[in-house]
Amino acid sequence: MSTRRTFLKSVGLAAVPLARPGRLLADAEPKGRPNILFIMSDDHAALATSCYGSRINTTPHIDRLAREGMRFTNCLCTNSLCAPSRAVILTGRYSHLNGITDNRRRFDGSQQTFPKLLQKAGYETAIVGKWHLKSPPTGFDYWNVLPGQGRYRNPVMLEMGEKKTHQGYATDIITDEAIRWLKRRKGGRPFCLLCHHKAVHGPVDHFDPKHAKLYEDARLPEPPTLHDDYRTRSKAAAAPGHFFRLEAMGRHLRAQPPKGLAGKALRSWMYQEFFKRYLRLVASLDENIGRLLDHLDAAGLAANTVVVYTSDQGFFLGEHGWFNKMWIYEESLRMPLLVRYPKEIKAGSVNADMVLNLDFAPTLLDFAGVPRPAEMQGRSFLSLLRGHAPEDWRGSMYYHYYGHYGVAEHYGVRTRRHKLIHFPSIGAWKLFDLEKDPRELHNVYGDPAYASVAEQLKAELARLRKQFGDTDTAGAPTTAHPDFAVVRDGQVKASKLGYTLTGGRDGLALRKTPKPFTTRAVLHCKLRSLGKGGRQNGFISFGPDPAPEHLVHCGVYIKAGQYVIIHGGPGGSEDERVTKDATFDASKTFDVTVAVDLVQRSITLTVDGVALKAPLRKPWQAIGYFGYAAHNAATDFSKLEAKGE
Ligand SMILES: [Ca+2]
Repeated sequence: MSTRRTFLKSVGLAAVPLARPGRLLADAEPKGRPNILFIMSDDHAALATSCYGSRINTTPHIDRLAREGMRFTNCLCTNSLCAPSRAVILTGRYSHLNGITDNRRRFDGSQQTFPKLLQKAGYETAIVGKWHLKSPPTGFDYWNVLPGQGRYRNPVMLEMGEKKTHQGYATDIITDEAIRWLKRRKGGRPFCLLCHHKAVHGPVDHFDPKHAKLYEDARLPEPPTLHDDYRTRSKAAAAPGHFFRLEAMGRHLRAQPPKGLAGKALRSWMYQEFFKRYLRLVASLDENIGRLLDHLDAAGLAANTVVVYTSDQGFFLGEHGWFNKMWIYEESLRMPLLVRYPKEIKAGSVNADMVLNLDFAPTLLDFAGVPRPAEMQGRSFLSLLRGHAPEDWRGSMYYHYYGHYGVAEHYGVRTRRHKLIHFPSIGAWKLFDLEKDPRELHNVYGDPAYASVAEQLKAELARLRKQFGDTDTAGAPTTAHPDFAVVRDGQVKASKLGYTLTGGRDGLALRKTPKPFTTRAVLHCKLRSLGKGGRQNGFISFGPDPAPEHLVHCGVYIKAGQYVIIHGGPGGSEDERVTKDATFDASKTFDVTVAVDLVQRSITLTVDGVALKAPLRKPWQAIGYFGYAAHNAATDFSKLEAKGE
């Protein structure tokens, strides 16, 4: 408490009673509500900033925020993916409630968000940069955002819906536009500006050309687990494919490894090439954060502005031989978080309490004296910022990743000491003792020495799932079926027509093709919906492997009256649906044929004699899997005929 008293004294409030710290300044200074500048990057691992102890780069401008404010060493995200984290931050609600469980979904802009509440409370609100939630931004007096992922060079931006192409580099331009808004805003009211960078998300080759020589002759130190062979964990932990393994990511770089390079040498080479580029993106980000801070100084705004720096999630910097995020593992779970507000936050302070992206909305509202609405599930950490940890601050957090990009759905609980992970589709569990094994190399689930810890963590996980209302998995329970190599997010049973697939959100049942089809394939079956009301659909699915993002689904949205060809992710957005309206009886049995030409890269879906064509977007070498999909639906399928060569 003495620290807090000293601190309160330093802001001239020592005589004010200590109760309800969240109200002190609002009461003392009714007109003194701070401005808010929320700077967020994309995929920036805390360990790629010098204030978090980077061994590979320096970030003097981001460090300035740590020096002048508070640095959080245990800021964690609840679903480590771009759009989901953004939706959690805006709404203060978990993914299953805000609707953005993965990057493919469209944000429902009618729901409550912290910018809306600040706007209602008299704040002037704006967002500049990456939005990534598909629907137009709501709750902002001004918005100027990149469409989708946006691009680094000569980016297009949508300014209040109007498309404009900018000449230059995205990280510079987003900063320019943010400063431009700060200069010309109406004033007279506090502001809340969200400055969301595209950096440092890939493509990593698209660094600012002025940084092309940076790290050119350097040799980045390798992380200790770069050459992890996953021996101490089960296959489920170790299996992520080309979106993760450094040696398999040559297609993400313009440079190609020297011929003959393999094994550890190849992984090391990829590590150097990938992360030198990544750090060039960070260099531009850091410089531009410096520009924004300089502008606050020059405009006289620094003293009365809360400045936040964070990233939408963490990122693997070569640990376990990986890049990317998505996992509950520490590297992708941890977010950098720095908060500066000289009036209330002690310069150079460090906080190790567990805070979440879920807490950002209630905290920013608390700064503005706006009460947290009941539906927000996070908790304000303003008292932590003021140097005081409430006794009942959380000792555990809940995480749920919904299974895309080749990483199986998993949810879990992390406490200060342990982490328990469950993979519902395969029924697997993992337990790590973070104190003894901070790099998460030894799964101790099943170890008798940890039996009681595992039971306690299971109970805590159940408690958190109940507390946050996340009691379902992604869909129907999955059961194996002897006729299918893969059943995911669903169940298959025999039926009169052939099989009934009762699928969850990504329900599918696939078998291997008799041989890989490398030139063309023709797939045929009949299907009919068993749904009455609710979702009615059925698809023939195929792809090079069974990962959902590598599949194409061709079939019928029965209730919507559409024939449809859907390309899976990544980037498997609604923009990648080709549809054709049709009039038919929803209870009928559809005759569906899909012809795929791998040479011409075309797909033809024919339903009851009506054809719909779409290009095959990905340059597949072969089709290795085919089968059925039904999304949140129960659908009957006849036996699938497959011909091809
Ligand atoms: Ca991201």
